[in-house]
Amino acid sequence: MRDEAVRRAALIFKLFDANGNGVLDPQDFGLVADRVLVVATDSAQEDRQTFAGSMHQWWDVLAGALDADNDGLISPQEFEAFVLDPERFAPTADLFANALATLGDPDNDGLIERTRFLDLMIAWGFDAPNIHALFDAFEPDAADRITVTAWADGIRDYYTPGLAGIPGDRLVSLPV
Ligand SMILES: [Ca+2]
Ligand SMILES: [Ca+2]
Repeated sequence: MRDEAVRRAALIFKLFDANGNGVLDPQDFGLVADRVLVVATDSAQEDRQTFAGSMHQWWDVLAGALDADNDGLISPQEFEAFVLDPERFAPTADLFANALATLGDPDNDGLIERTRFLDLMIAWGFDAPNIHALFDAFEPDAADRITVTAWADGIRDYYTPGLAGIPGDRLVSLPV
């Protein structure tokens, strides 16, 4: 397993644990969805619902796959298996990637401004220097915009354990 993928997974766990109780539980996924949707109030209602639905699906799929002791919670130890079975999570990661990236583009021109990207990623709990480094890795145009497609692909890659040296690694290491 790639070190980078293990570090990305550890960060996923930390950010998904929105209520900070040290385990993943259903409440976490509603909290994250609410936090993100607060900065995307101008997105289409359908897009907001799709994103909220993708967060519900994350919980359902993760709980179904990883809650080994069946206590309704995912412990850090249980979550370690996340990186072992990427095919199982790929459809959910795909839905989620498209849904989140779409929230970056409320005017539907296929482009995401840096300020919007920053707002959404701060809502997730990432640190600003990492967010800027990630945005730069997506090679913004002269008007400092990236494409929805680039971000969606970047999110899919982030959740693909076999990959390393991807833009998403900017989120788990300090920018140089
Ligand atoms: Ca939690
Ligand atoms: Ca459990």
